[in-house]
Amino acid sequence: METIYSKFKSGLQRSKTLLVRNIQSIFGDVESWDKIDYEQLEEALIRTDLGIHVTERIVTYIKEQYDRGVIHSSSDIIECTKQLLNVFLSNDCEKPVIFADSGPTVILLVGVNGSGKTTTTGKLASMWRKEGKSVLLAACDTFRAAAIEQLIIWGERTDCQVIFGKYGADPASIAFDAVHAAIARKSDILIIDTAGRQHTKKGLMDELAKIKRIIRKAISDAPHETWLVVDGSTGTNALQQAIVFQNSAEINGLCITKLDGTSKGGIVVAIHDELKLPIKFVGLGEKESDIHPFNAKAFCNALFSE
Ligand SMILES: Nc1nc2c(ncn2[C@@H]2O[C@H](COP(=O)(O)OP(=O)(O)OP(=O)(O)O)[C@@H](O)[C@H]2O)c(=O)[nH]1
Ligand SMILES: [Mg+2]
Repeated sequence: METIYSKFKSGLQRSKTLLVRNIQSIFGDVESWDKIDYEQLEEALIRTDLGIHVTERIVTYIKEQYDRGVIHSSSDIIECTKQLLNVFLSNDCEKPVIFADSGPTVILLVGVNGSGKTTTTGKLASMWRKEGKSVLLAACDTFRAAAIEQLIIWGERTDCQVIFGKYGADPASIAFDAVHAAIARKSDILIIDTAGRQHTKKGLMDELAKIKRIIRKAISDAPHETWLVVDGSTGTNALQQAIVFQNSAEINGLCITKLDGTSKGGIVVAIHDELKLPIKFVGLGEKESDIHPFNAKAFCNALFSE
């Protein structure tokens, strides 16, 4: 079986290659480190989208350690950076899903267009089905052409029923039907897939609030989880979206998708540093099994693996 580490390692290959190679080439042959080397290091860290704040703290720390004679080589830098990233990620970054004591656990997925909400819904359904849980899916994207069919296909693939309505229907009414169906069918989990929405459009953000209000009428503490799904390969853009969504949609967790094939894996740290929200799952490919609960240690090791 693939370990978490090897999954992260293959997913984060490009981020890792960029970072490790850059550090090695900047500090590989130099006798003494100067301002230019540190500027290059700063640039290399920023290119993986770790963000200014995290980057500055890493560079300052490395400079301090070098001036004190504690570190000397590019591998020392890699080791220090790895340790620091672990510290940045150690605060409440991993929080396993707590399932409701009785009745369905309701999970609402939100995010901008194309961030990976429907795919994440399908992957989560698959993962939890394999754990023996019963999962119901709600197709609350009644807006985009073929969105409902896309979720129905995931339902067939993962052996989960899908509650859906007509295109153009009020997403809140589908959510209402879905919550009642989940209660009646004694589903363990209800995952609600929503339409992509730009975080800048107030009307669409209000629609999310309405979905939540309707859900609460049936289960007072639901949705138990509201996760923002962001496309990690968009780097700092993902961070901006996360900030705005957090301010207007009461999200309590993140799913960061498309970390495979991007060199911007550092965004995971930048987003957590900025928002202090737990990172629930990361997407490492398009397949059903390409999802994993976030694990900070495995993530940092994979980002710097040899
Ligand atoms: N490589 C990769 N591709 C992904 C991942 N997650 C999703 N995708 C792809 O991203 C594209 C968009 O995914 P969707 O799940 O349809 O995104 P969405 O947020 O539901 O999109 P809208 O409903 O249109 O807003 C699809 O081609 C997915 O296969 C991932 O972790 N890695
Ligand atoms: Mg979708």
